[in-house]
Amino acid sequence: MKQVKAGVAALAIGSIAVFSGVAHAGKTLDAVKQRGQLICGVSTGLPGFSQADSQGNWAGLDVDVCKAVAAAVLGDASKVKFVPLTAQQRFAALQAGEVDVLSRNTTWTLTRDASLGMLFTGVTYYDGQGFMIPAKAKVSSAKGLKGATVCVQSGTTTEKNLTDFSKSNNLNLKPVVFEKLEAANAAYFAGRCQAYTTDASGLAGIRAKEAKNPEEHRILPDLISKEPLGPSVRRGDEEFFTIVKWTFNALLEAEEYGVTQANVDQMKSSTEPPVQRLLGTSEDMGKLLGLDKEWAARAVKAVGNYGEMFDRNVGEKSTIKLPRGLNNLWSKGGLQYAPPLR
Ligand SMILES: N[C@@H](CCC(=O)N[C@@H](CS)C(=O)NCC(=O)O)C(=O)O
Repeated sequence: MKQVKAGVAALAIGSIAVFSGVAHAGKTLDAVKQRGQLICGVSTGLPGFSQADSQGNWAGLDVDVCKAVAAAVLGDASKVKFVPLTAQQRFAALQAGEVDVLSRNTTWTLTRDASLGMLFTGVTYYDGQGFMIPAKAKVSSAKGLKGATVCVQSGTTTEKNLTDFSKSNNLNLKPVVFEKLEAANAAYFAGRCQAYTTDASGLAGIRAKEAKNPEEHRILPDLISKEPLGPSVRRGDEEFFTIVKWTFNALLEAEEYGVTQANVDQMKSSTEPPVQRLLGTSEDMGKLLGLDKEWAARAVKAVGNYGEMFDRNVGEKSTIKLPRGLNNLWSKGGLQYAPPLR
């Protein structure tokens, strides 16, 4: 009986929330608005994903995710404070409230999602772990690395996958472990390890931007793991979780419906229902998130749609030149799929 009553009460509360049609602002959203700034945890400098230039301006795919959230929430993509975090530091920083979002080439795993006080909001880059070796080395596959020393960063899935891969293939690989990315890069390029391992996208970025001669290094074709990389937020604030999740979905939806950074203003006169919902010219979807109706239009205007973000930071318009591959839209043979924005 008690249970039934509780159920009815929950239903009643649920319908009030549903019929009011307005999301209750969560504590993170309030804090972000009050300080007028989103605090975003990024890497200490991974090309293509999050890297600062000499003036301290951050750029990359993960950086753009935070800019999009700031544009949606605060109306200004420049209102983001970027906090560089090593692999080891990142989860504690999110737990402690030092950052609002962690957008830092971080792999979504069960352990992290279930036990680190965090929730992943989606996958912004589907990746896998690879190996880079000097081009002149006589190795053509990961399994050919028998007995090799391999530079790797601590506190990563990379370190664990390397051990698994070595064990299951009897390779006797010798990890040379570094806490800092800079130190791992320096060691590999100085020839202190026979191979370097991390997410394949990271390898491509490091080779393109950190190697003296990129053509002197080869990335082996094998991927030894799944590394779905995505942003995360603290547990216990579903409203903010929903905002970050749907801001990214909006960037995917924009690509799917041909809304770009350049045409987003003209597209406001579109008569296509999905475009109208996305840009807030028919129903107001922003209200349901605790935002205004232009939230998604501002995000697209700030960073472009997902395809534009991809091309500019890691794809064909960047020096990294990663193929879209799995990160293409579902309608083009990839895995990127936004649930309906309705
Ligand atoms: N995706 C993997 C690896 C992430 C990672 O931290 N990779 C290193 C090597 S590319 C990195 O980004 N380091 C940057 C830093 O520590 O600032 C994970 O989530 O554990």
